Amino acid sequence: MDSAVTFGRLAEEIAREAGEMLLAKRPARPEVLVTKSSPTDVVTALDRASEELIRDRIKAVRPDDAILGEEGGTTGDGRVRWIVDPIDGTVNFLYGVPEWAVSIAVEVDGEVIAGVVNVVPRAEVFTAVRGRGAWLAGERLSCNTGVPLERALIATGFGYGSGRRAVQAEVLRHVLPRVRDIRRGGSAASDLCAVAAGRLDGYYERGPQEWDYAAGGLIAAEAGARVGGLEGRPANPGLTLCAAPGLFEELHDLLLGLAPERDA
Ligand code: LIP
Repeated sequence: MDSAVTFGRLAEEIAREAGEMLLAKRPARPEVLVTKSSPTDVVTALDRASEELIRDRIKAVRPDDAILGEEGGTTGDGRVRWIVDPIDGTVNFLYGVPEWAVSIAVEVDGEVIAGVVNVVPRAEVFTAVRGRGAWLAGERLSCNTGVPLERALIATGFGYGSGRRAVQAEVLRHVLPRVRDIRRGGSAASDLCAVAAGRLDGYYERGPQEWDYAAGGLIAAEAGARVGGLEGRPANPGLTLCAAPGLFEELHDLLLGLAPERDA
């Protein structure tokens, strides 16, 4: 069997197990364990427990692989690298907003070849293997096409620092009058899957990290969307955007003129 498919299956199995653990153990009101970049950038005990479970499962079968996890950083240095967000949408998780996900991508020699995003509260497991499409519940996904910017439903997200947010608000002030509407779901991984499923037309955000967009980015790309950064760069923490070809360029050009990669 194609090794990308094998990696995809393993990633899916692990993301499902982490999701089950999180659902079983999530207290009515999870507590914040520590904060990171700002007082609103939180980590709960279950972020850590989820990452530990995922790391243990990967290491049990792939002991030599590298793992990048949101909470634990990078371990190992193999040509295969697992990119893990144990809970994407931690603030939603904290408040009981049903929009958070376990995200796992597998990268080989620098290319993401398989990705899974388990949007746990909705029991939706999005998967993709490079070259084999994006899937949800046995249905192949395809993003919306032919949507002009003024009719596009666009998701975005905000960072945790106030200086960054001030610029994000300023950029949004110029984007909002130009599009159908804006959504702020609170999980970049889930937003990218929503583009794949045609529930959104596009997504852009300054500041998402690899663990936020690696799996969802492959899922959106396999559903026909373009995923990238500004001026031909790949998706990156400076800016990541995603939409069907055509809308991608319109959104790109609008954003480029707004210098969204600056912070106050
Ligand atoms: C979050 C993202 C969200 C983004 C936040 C943050 P976390 O990830 O998925 O969409 O706007 O800035 O990065 O912190 O919940 O894993």
